[in-house]
Amino acid sequence: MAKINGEYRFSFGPWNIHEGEDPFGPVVRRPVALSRKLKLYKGLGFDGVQFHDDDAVPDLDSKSHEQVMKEARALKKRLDSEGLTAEFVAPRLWFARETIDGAYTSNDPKCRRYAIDRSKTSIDIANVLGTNRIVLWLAREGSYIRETKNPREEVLQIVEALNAMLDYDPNVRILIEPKPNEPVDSAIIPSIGHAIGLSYLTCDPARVGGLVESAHSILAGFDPSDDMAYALAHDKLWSVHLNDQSGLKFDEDKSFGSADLRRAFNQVRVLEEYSYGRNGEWVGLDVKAMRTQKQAGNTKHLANSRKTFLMLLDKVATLDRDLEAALIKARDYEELDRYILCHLMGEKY
Ligand code: XUL
Ligand code: MN
Repeated sequence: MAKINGEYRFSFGPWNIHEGEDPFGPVVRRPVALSRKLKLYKGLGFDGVQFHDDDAVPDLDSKSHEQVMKEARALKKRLDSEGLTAEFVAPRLWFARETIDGAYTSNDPKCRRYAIDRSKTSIDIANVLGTNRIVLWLAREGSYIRETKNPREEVLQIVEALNAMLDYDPNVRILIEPKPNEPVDSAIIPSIGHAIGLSYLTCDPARVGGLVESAHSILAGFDPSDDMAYALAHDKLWSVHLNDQSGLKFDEDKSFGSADLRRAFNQVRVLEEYSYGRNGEWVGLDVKAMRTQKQAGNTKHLANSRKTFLMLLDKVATLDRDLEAALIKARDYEELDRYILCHLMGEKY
């Protein structure tokens, strides 16, 4: 396998081994305990674990801070014994009753306070797990109907929350994971451009960056590789959630490259060409197995997505750059289109 920049490190979250429930039907696979999931990582080719705060410490709202820290320390021991690294902690700000109307942007000030307090707890958990990275998927920050929220106020409320987190811990790095809709109709930070713009409103823009998820970019009508490039141009691509998405539907979290191989190739290419990973960034996956998948094959989507990434890396390495440059120079983009397709299909050009 040809390599340009060397090795990549891969990560995923325990929620990516899941039981297959959807809004229309119950679970179809047996749950797998976190301790069992952690034992599977290395064999699948992964060294990094992404956590929601309550993946790390279940039911944390019902526990004292001391108890939460104790359980986080026990988890850190388990990670160490499996040779795994925590990539980030993401506060789950969309599940509790307090987040029904949004988290940082709820119309109830008590609920906004809950969201900020919970984010601080996530920072404490992250520190125990040995990472300074907090991912914010702003799931419910937006609206179902515009009149319920003041959109300018919402932006400033999120800035206030980010500032509270940045003040709380001078080492924390906040990665915003934008998504244009679902569960809300209209997210207030729908794209990586919005996320990066938001970073400059905070008290320390250098500590606020982004995580680009392929499916979320596609849902916003953008090309994920362009979104990644945009964040790279700002030195703010601090993580990715590679997956795939078939058009504008619900968030599908399909295996990487499974809907559009060429689009996946261009994501691998932009990461590779701009030395993604050089500063310790992980290649994260956010993929779900199809509901039809049986118990025994419940991790294939993870191993397959990683293999597809590595195979596409080979396609990046073996691309004929001189030919590409000559076709660009001649402005013969139809011919370039054909060459790229031949290259991806492994056909003689
Ligand atoms: C939601 C999503 C989340 C985040 C982590 O669509 O992608 O899994 O990645 O909270
Ligand atoms: Mn994601």
